Amino acid sequence: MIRCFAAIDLPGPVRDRLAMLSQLLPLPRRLPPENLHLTLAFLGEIPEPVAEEAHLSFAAIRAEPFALELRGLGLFGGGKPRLAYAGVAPEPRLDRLQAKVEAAARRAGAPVEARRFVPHVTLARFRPGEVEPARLEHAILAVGNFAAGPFPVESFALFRSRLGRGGSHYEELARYPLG
Ligand code: 2AM
Repeated sequence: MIRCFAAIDLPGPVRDRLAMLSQLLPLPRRLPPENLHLTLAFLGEIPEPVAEEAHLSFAAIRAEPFALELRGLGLFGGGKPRLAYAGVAPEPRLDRLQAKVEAAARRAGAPVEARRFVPHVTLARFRPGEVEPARLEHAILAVGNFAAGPFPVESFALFRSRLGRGGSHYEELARYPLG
């Protein structure tokens, strides 16, 4: 079985900025810069032949390249936040790409959860209670209007995730050009 996901990775300078920014927030377990990405579909723990089939379907996807802009910071989880993220400016070509990737992963047999796509770059994940919501919200407001890009997105990739003691380690398995 392998645990994998399809994602857009970010240019090094954008990752570095996001990592620096997350240092300004009172967050536990921030993601290291090399792990920052925009997930298109989480395929879960799947048998290798399913991952191979997903790879073939991803390679057959035809989608236009586009420019991505990160905008704003936010929290998922309502009154009990569990994730801090950088937001993504609306981009219909991103939404179309995500729909194709999700459909291809499902066709390959991956149990992709049926959830509305809310594009984001996770900065930190935590358990409710590990952060003080009011303090974190205040810090996000104090950071002000975060924006990065637009930067070109010319490919997406399939990553393997290995869970370890110090956090996840991601390995790129294949890359798929757009356009
Ligand atoms: P997240 O950033 O919103 O947590 C690798 O784990 C990527 O797959 C993460 O970016 C994560 O999204 C996404 N993902 C989606 N559903 C997941 C799940 N049930 N377990 C782990 N990761 C998931």
